[in-house]
Amino acid sequence: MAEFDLVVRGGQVVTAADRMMCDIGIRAGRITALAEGLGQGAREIDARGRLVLPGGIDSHVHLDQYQGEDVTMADGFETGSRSAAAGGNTTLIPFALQQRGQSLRQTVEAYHAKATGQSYVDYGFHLIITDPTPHVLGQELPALIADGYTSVKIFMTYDDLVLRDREILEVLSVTRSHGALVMIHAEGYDQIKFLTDKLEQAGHTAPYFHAASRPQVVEREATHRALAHAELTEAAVMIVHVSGAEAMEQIDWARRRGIRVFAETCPQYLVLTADHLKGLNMDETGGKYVCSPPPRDEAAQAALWRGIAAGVFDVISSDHSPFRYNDTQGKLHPKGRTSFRWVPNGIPGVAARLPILFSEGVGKGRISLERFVALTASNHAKLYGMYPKKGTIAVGSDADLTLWDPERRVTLTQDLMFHGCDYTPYEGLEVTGWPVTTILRGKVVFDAGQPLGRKGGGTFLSRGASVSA
Ligand code: DUC
Ligand code: ZN
Ligand code: ZN
Repeated sequence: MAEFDLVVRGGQVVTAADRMMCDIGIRAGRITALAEGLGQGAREIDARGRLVLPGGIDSHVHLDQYQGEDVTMADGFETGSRSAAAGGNTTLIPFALQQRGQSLRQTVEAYHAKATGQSYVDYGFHLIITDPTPHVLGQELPALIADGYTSVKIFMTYDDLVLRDREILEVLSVTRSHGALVMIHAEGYDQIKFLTDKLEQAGHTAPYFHAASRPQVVEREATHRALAHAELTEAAVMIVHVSGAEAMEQIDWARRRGIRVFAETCPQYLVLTADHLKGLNMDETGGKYVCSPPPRDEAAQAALWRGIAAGVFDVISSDHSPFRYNDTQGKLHPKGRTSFRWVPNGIPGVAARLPILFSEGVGKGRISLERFVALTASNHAKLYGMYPKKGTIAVGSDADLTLWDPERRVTLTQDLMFHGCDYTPYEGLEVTGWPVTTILRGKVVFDAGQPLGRKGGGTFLSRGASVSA
């Protein structure tokens, strides 16, 4: 009888700490041996010439998230997780969005119903809190944190989502007491409304003006305010989707004051600019790039790379927020196509995240391989309470692996994304380095350009406390 269920043989194994040439022995979904010359596996995968990385963890994706009556997300758990696996990921943390008036427990149950039996990869849920009533904060949230939902997202903008400062402070004081991490969407509601109204009055309604409706100062001010709230409450916060130097400087400042802040950026802020939204007509393709915060300019990209190299950023996530373009429920919106105001905010990117960051980061000498692993897997596992089960290659960890061809040159195209969207904002981008095989708990879920796993092979992860909290 074979000693292992699976042996991944002869690859270069990379973690956030080091790299080594060795085989990986897997039994019952977990890594049981790391050594040269391991005994036979019932199945063997030849990894010579490949990097063997911890499966990617994308801690910021939106799947089947309620958007109101007029808009539908392009990915549910099946297609979103399939796209994730195609891009070398084995764990996702999407959001369970509380609608105002809804109980948080019912919210979570509703999102479990959407996900159960559908996912190709493992998943947890962050809780988006939009209605922080005394019952939600006093009863439901503490109980859900204890049940393994150890992270929350709150918004400082959007009519249906925004929390007032007092509400933010109340949420932070509960998460501080119960040990959860709070992701903050830091853009100021009133400033965006003011600028949007002025732009529309001037006839500036095309998607291009989305970027002008939320310049960096809007993000900077909200980031500063969020960090002041974190200081007051001593809560740990994650400023998500940081798009440029101005918010980054606030984070740096806060760290020097001892505020417990973590930071995330995303590939769109590293390879896209506001010019991608150009076109002065609602029908031009700028809507494909509408996301919030918007992509900025080359100076912002350069600043983010400096921040990545200097350790300002803990994680890089996709913020996969998929809407079809040519669809009445999508970006070419039914509301008369009157203004960028109505274009759904978000772009798909869960399959493209790792190739873009590898190519632009490791390939161009901006980050080491180990740092790539930290930014795309290990730090997500640590900050969101899954380490070392997830996010590393070690004896006892889940056998979540991505076999990576560091030399393969690929032009990103829609047919490589395996998502439910009808476009990729990265169409035509050339990358070097590609995930060739994705393994979830010892089972191959994506190989040679095709999904292989059983839909529903991915299971829910109850998470522990963040290392930060
Ligand atoms: N914020 C996100 O995190 N994702 C999509 C849209 C948004 O505003
Ligand atoms: Zn956000
Ligand atoms: Zn998001």
